[in-house]
Amino acid sequence: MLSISILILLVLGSPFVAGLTEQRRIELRDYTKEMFYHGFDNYMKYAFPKDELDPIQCVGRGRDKQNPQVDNIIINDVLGDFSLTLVDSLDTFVILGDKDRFENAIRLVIDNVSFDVDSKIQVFEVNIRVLGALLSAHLFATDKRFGFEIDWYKGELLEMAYDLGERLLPAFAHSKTGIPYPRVNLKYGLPKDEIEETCTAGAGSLILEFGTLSRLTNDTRFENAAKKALYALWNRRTELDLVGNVIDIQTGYWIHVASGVGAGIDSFFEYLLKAYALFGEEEYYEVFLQAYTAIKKYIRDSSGYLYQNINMHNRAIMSSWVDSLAAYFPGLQVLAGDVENAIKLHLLYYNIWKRYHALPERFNYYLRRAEIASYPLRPEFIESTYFLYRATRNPFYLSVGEMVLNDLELYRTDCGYASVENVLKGKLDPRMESFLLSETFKYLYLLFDIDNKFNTLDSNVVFTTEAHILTLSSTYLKFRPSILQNQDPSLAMPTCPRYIPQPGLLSSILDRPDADYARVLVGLNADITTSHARAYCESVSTSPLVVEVNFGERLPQNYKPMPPTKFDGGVIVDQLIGIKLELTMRSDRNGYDISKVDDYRIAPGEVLEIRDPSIKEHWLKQQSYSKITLRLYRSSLHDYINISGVTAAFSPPVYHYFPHPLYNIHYLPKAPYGCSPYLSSEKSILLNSYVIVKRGECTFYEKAIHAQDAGARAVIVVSDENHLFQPVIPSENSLEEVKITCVLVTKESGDIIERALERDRASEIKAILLPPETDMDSVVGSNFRLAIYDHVVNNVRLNLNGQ
Ligand code: DMJ
Repeated sequence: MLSISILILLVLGSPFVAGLTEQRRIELRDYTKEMFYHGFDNYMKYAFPKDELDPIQCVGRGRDKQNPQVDNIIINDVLGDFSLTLVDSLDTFVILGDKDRFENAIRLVIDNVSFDVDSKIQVFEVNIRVLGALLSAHLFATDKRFGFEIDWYKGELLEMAYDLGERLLPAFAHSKTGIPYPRVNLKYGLPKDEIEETCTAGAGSLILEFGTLSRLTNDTRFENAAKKALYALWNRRTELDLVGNVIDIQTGYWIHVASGVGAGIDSFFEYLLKAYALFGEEEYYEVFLQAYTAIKKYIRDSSGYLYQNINMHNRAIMSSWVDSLAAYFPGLQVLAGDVENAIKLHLLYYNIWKRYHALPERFNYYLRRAEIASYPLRPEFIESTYFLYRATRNPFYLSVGEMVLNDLELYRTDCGYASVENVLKGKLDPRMESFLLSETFKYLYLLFDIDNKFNTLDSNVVFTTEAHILTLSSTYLKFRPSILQNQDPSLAMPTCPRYIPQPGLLSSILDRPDADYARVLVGLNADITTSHARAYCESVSTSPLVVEVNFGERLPQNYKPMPPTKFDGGVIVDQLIGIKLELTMRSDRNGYDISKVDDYRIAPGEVLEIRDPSIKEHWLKQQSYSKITLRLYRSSLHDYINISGVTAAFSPPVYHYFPHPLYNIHYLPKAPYGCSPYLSSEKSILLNSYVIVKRGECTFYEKAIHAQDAGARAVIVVSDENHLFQPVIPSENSLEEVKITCVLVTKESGDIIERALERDRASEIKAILLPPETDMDSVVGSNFRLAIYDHVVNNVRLNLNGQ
C-alpha cells in the first residue's frame, strides 16, 4: 500500500499543491473566525460606541465634534456616531453560527444606536453599511428558516431601519431627475449648497435595501425612490449602452464620462442583477443583460483580461489602470453565469495580489506597477474568489484564500488589523474599516466553510454590496425569482465561451494554458517565456499597436464641442476635451504617432497641432528639464569625462555641494535593469555608490526605489536610444518618496560609461553629479514628445499663440 501512495505522489506531485487538505481547510476556517473576533472584540474593547477602531493607537475614531464636516470628509462620509462597526458586523455572527453573540450584538445596537445625530453622511455608504445591516439582522432575528430567531425581539431593528430610511429620503426630494443627492444630514435633512453631482454607483445601488425596507414596512416610498433613481441613470445611457461615472443630479448631464466596471460605477451593475435575484422582477435582469453585453463588447479588451475605462460616447480609452474595487466583478460574472470570463479577470487580480500581498487601489497595466499604492483591507478579491470556488469547486481558489489569509495576517496589530498605506513598503495606516468585519472576513470564512448553509441556499438569498444577506419570503414577492434556473430562453445569459471544468483530480486553475498570461500582464515574473514550458502567449504586450484615447475625464458644465480643423500639415485642435485620438505604434516601436483625430486621418509627416491652453501645464511638466552633468573620474582628479543627463521629475534635483562628494560607480551584470530588490550581497556593494542600470523591464520609479533601498546615492539609467527626455511617473499618489537622484543618460553615454568601467575594472571608478551650470542648461524642449496616458506620442506640437 505504501508503495502505491508513493507512486501516486510521484505521478501527481504533492497532493496538496493544487488545493488544501481537509484538515488545513478546517484550520483556516477556524483561524478566520479568530481573525474576525480579534478585530471585533478589540473594536468593542477600545472603540465602541465610536464608529471605528484605530488599530494602531487602540482607540476609537469617529466624527470630530468640533469640526464634524472636516473629519467627515476625510474619512469617507461614512462615520456618523452610530457605532458603525458594531452595526455593520451584525450578520457576520450568523455566518459564523454564533447565536449568542448575534443576540448580544443586537441588544447593544437597540440600546445604544440612534440616528438622530447631527451628521452629514453619504447616502450610499450609510445605505449599504447601516440600513443593509439592520435589515439583514432583522430578517435573521425573525425568520424561522435560519435558526437565529430571537424570542425577545420585537422588530426594533426594523423600526430603526425605517427611521433611518426616512432620514435618507430628503436626498431625493429636491432632485429634478430623481437621482439622489450624495449626502444628507441625518438630523437636518439636505444641507444648503449641497453639491449636485453624484457617482453612478452611489445613486444606483440603493434598490436592494430600499426595496426590502418598503416590502417589510409596506411603505412604497423607499422602493419607488430607489427604482426611479436606477432608471434615471440607465435611461441616460449612451447609444452604446454605456453609463458614465459622475452625473449632475439636476440636469442629468454626464460630467465624468469614463465608463468601466470599477470605482464610481461598480455596484450599479451588481444591484441590477441582484435586484432580479431578490425581487424576481425580470425587468432588472433585462437591463443587466443589456448593460453586461455592452461591457463585454466595449469595456473588456480583446485579451479578455482587462476591463478598461473608456469614454462612454466614443469608446476611447481614458486611463491605463484597473482599480481594486473592480475585483468584485468576477464574483458578479459568476452570478451571471459567465464563469469563463470570471476566471480570467480573477487571474489578473490574483497576480496583482501575489505581487503586492494585497491589492493596490490602482494598478497601471501599461506600466505594470501600482499607481495608488494603498490597500484598506477591502473584500472584493476574496469575494470573487469565494464565488468562483462555489461555481467551480476548483481547489485553486482555496489556495488563493489561504494566500489572502496569510497576507492579511501581515497587517494584524495588537488590537485589530490595520489598513495598508503603501503596499510597496507594507506601511500601515491607523484605520480598520467596518467592511473588514462585514465583508472581508465573512467571505473568507464562507470560502473555507464549504458546508455553511448559506453556500447551498436558494437563489433569492443575495449578498448586498456590503455582503449583508437579504432574502424575502414569498409573502413579500410579486414574482418568484429563478435566476439559476431561468426558463425563458430569451433571457439566457449569452456567455462566451462556455465554462468547461478542467478534467483531472487535482487540476488547478493554474494548470490552464492561459494562466501565465495574467501573470505576465501584471509584471509578475517577466521571464515567463524561458522559464515556463506551458507559456500560452510567448509575448504578452500591453502596448497595443493601435489605441484610442481621450483627454480629460470631466466635461465642464458649459461644454460645447469644438471640432478639429484640417490644415496643410495636419490637424488643429483648439479644445482637447472630448476629442478622440487614435495612436498607432511606430514600426520601430519608438512610441506612437497620432493617426486619427476624431474623423480626420493624419498622414505620415503630418502633425497634430494643439492650441488648447489647458494642456500647457501638463506639457511643460513633461517637456522641461534640467541638463545635469555626470562627471566620471579616471586616473586622477584632472582626468575626467563629462556626460549629460536628465533628472527624473520624481527625484530631487542635483545641488551644489562644496566640496562635492565623490562616489564609486557600479554596474551589476546580474541585475542589469535593477527591477527587483537587490540582494544583501549586492546592497553592500551599492551602499553609498552610484548604480548604473539599463532602461526597460520596469519603470524608472521602480529602479530608483530599489536603488534607494540598497543605500545607493543615485541611479543612472542608460537609455536604449539617444533621445533624452524627462522620466516621470503618471501619478504620485501614495507612492514612496524618492530621495536619491535618478538620471537618464543616452545610449551613447552608456557606451562611454561601459568602456570606462571595462578599462578600469581593477580600480574603482569615481563620479560626481553636477547641477546645471547656467540657466541655459534648463531647457524647455520644443521638439520633444508628449505622453498621453503613458503612450509617448511623436507627431504633436503645441501652439498656444494660435499661429
Ligand atoms: C464596501 O463598502 C462595498 O463593497 C462597496 O460596494 C465598495 N467598497 C467597499 C469595500 O471595498
